[in-house]
Amino acid sequence: MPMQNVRTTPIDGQKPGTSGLRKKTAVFRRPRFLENYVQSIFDGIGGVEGKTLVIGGDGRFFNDAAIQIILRMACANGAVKCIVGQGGLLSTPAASHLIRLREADGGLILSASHNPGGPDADFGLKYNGPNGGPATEAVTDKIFECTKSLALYKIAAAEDLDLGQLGTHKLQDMVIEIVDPVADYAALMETIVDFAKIRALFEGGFTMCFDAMHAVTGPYAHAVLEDMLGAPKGTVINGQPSPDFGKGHPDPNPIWAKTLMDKMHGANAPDFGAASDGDGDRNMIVGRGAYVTPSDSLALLTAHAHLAPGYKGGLAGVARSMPTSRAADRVAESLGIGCYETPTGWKFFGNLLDAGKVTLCGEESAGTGSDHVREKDGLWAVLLWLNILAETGKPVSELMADLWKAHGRCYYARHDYEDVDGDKASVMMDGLRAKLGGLAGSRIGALTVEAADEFAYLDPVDGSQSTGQGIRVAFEGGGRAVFRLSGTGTQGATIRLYLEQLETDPARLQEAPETMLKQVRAAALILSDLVAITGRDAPDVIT
Ligand code: VG1
Ligand code: CO
Repeated sequence: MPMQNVRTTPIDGQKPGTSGLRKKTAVFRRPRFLENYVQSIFDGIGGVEGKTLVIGGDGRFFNDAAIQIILRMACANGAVKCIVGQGGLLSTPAASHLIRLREADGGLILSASHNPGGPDADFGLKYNGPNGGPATEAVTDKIFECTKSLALYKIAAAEDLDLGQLGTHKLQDMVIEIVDPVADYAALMETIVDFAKIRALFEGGFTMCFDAMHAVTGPYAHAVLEDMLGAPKGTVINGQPSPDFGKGHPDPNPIWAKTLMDKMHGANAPDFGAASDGDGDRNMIVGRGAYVTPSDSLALLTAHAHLAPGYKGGLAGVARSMPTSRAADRVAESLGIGCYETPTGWKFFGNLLDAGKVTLCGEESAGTGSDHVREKDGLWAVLLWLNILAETGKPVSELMADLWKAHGRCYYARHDYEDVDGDKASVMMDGLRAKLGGLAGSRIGALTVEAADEFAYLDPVDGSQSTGQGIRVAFEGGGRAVFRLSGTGTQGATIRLYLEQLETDPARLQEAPETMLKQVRAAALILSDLVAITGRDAPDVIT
């Protein structure tokens, strides 16, 4: 048998973060690095003998070469079948759907999501379980344990397979089925939103710009928006996936999707704009002259989802990550449905979705999803928005104004301080942690602290606990500041400072967010001593 057991030794730093393992591409390409991690995944999930896996990625540099290695390793480890997206492509939500549709045992998704791609940029790999969702913390802990004691990996000796050839192939005893990455996903979308209604919207002259940011959503958006829904050709821009995302940063926010933002705020702006990230699970929504924060988007979708056929019976509940604004909570309360607060990262939504406790989930980082898959889903969010726009006939700006009038407005911003010295970031977080106990009631700048703690989560479904999930400080009058360190960066530490201010005065619902967040920001900086400790007087990115 042309199988090989290769001796290896553990490699440091293979601890999965918020969403799988993310490293510089050059690190992933080091000898044994990928192989060690893949073998640790296989060992950590109890082996893959007799199992079926879904494999695909966002098309970034090293995607195809890594898939060839993973296929040979799956074969040597006894997997019976791998289902691979043609050309090695699968968006994260499409991979999640495929795992569920084919009742596969799990999947490997190759992506560093919103991080740039290329030989000098980032690469990533994550494992999703049989429910189609990111591995839970219990599973990622096991995988990490395996990385620390690994002594050998198994790999088959075989030629590279042509990933472009649809159909069934064989790698020794293992079947490899190469599938159209778009078809099943597009069919799923048709069962959730009203395609006829959206088609009629475009026929009526409604205009849209979808920026795929040279990433994996391009083929999906071309197929669904232009081919199936009749949006004019050219509606989708940057729709060809490229290994370095056109040298861009495939993160759909006002900074990195600036071309789209300028277009939406310029003369002759389209009615609706949207963008998605490297692996297609994030979305940015922008109306003509009206950017919608992801937190507000979750609230808006919660309020109107029943207008789409997939949710016409109403929602079971909604969940948001802790740093996400509390706008969705206010809508959920008025609808009388449950609302859950989870740690950052989609892996925490899986149990709530599986248990039927929630239908919609969202994160401030431009992720929204529902129980149709177990990942956030960029294009799905855009389609649900289109369905709502078609049903209500109102422009984005008016829908938002109505939402704020009914529930108040949660002004919101996230300030990122990137590539901060790791020790300094820890000093700042430790300092905050030490202060928490005595903060309630104290005056910081112009505000008074109402409550302060370090967020810990008790999963209501399986009882698992996750501690150290971010420091949150609530102020009297509806302000809140949250501090946490990113778990997806590949260089130094990234401090995320999340700022929020509720406003219910009808006369103050159209203010500039910077103005409304000034006091919370000032208090957060005093409390954390961020500037003095890190030497940074301004954030690198504000979204
Ligand atoms: C970031 C976001 C988080 C998101 C994660 C993965 O994590 O804040 O909300 O779930 O990225 O998104 P962190 O730890 O850097 O803050 V993606 O689109 O990379 O799969
Ligand atoms: Co992503």
